[in-house]
Amino acid sequence: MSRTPRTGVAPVTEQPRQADADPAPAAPAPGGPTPAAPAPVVPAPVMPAPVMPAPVMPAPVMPAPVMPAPVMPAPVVPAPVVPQGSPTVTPAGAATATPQGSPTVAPSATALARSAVEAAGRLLARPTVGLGDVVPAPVSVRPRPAADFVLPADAAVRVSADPAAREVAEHLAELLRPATGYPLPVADLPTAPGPLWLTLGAAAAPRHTGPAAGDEEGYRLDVDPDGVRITADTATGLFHGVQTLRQLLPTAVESRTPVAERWVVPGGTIVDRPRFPYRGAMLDVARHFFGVDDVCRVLDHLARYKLNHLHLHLTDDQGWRIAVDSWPRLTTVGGRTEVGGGPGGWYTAADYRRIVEYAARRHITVVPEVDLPGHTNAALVAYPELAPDKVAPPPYTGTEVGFSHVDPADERTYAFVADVLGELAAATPGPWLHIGGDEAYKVKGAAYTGFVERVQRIVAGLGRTVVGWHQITPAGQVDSRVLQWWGTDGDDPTVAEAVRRGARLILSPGNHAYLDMKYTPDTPLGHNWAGLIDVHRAYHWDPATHLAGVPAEAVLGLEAPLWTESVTSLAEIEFLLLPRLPALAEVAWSTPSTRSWAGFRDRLAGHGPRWHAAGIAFHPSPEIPWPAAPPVRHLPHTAPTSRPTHTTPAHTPAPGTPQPMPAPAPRANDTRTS
Ligand code: TNX
Repeated sequence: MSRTPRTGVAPVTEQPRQADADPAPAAPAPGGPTPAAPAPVVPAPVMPAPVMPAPVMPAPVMPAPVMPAPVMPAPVVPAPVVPQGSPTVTPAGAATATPQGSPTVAPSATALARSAVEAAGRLLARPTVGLGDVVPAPVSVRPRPAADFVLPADAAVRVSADPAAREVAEHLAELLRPATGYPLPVADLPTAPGPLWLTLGAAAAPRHTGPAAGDEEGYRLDVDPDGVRITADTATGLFHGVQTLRQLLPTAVESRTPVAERWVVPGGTIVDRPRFPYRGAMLDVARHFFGVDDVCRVLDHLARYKLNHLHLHLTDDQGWRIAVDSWPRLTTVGGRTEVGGGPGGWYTAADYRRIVEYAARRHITVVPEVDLPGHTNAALVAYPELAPDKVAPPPYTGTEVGFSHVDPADERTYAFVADVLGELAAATPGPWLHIGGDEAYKVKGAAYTGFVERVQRIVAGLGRTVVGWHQITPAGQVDSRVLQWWGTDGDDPTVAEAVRRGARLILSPGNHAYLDMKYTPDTPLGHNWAGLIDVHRAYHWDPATHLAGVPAEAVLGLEAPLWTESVTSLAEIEFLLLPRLPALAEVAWSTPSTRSWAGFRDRLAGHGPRWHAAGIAFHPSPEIPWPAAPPVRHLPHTAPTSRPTHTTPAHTPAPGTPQPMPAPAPRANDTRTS
């Protein structure tokens, strides 16, 4: 980890971290890959015209993307087949393309004609995605190749009469409208035919049994020629089903403008539910600040892969990012700095509300963190009365840790903590409050545990559940306390003992789940103190068995933290997130029996063109057999003229910002299969 010297603060000896001194790269798994040879550079990509104009990023350090001859078959449909004239609605509620003039023929002939048209349509419209090509891997997938469905132009979404389910239906329509150009009205069941049905509760869907009772996030998805039915016990289950449906549609569904495409969904049934209830990522908005739009875009990425928690690291030495009415200088003074001397920034109450609401609409819970008692230099700059010597330190824009702390011996500190956490709890609908607790190297022994115990009581008094980095373990247990473990060694007897006393765990092993670790030694961003984390390493671990002496029942799930000392833009966030986030999402969601490295690589490969079509940056890791993007045919006059970018303007992309183009897959080199 690079450490810039601090100015004006006495040097502090940092407790050694495991593997802190830029160790040798993490050993590859047995049977690991031969390092991929650099991709040969050809003069120009042979990819068809991309959906978006060329990326606006500076010349990448990465090898120029080289598109091999497309691996993915080009769609077999020569031209878009849009239903001609008015579609006929069958009694079963399916809309099918009908040859013009057919209404005059006798019923039996009509039926014959219709089935001939349907059969021809199915032949023409082969799905470009297999029913099993879903990330994270579903519990069960039963394809029925003869039962593919083609979304007609007059499709409507029908949904159970429930406000939360209705929101999911609107979300589905919003996902599909830009690329299809279809109106996709949303209406309550059972008023009108589908062919997209979202049904709450198994009883409402007699054809299906639905996911197991009590399985709050599960869903069932049935695709047959007359439509797509998603059933679930909860709106959250429906939402996850919608994310699956999105992945089953052709890549062009990611286009922000209408595309000529046959919107085929492969036939069959998926029954699905998550393995772990807590599936999260963390964004450090303190080392570098990221605006609301950037955070919302990260939330979109989480939702795509069925992650359900976003932990925001809101405060640190370099900046305080959340407005607190009762202590206003925290932001107006403490929010104006960041690593490297940039302008910083903070969320107003309205900004934070926007994030929380955007997350809630995606069935994601925000977990706010105020890091205490260490990592508090920005707070001390704003309020020197909180400092042990009552003297304001200079603002800090370096990347050292462990030097600052609030005064654990002063009652004023606890009034501060109660005010801050009280306001944060009031603004946060979720059950969790994260109190940090890491790397407070100067607050030792009873001073530290006494501080943490008081803060835990404050959180409990607010009716919330305490989450803390696992350094808080020595402090006394409070009911249902959650420890976030970020070690790099699967043997931690102190944490195992805390679990025996009732603590629950979120696992963020530094050497598997830390998204700020480099992929390879030459990754232009990130750290390597916990080793290198390529996609294989992110994928290869099991939260249920990772920590010795910790039973699976104590593990709530996993979280992938992205610390941002070296990260300055949305494109850089995405580069570190993708493709490791989907790998970690699969570790959290899928049962061990459904997941394998070989299967994951193949299923994930098709997501590169999707990210590309959506203008999302990613690391074109040579571990994944990316296909070339399929051609996208924009409807006349609808080709995009500008690329949507959500990058916070204050941040200039750093050199090395990736291009969102997949590299060719060195399939021959990667022999790992498990
Ligand atoms: C450790 S993990 C930290 C952070 C750093 C990170 C860099 C943890 C609880 N603390 O302060 O940003 O390493 O990888």
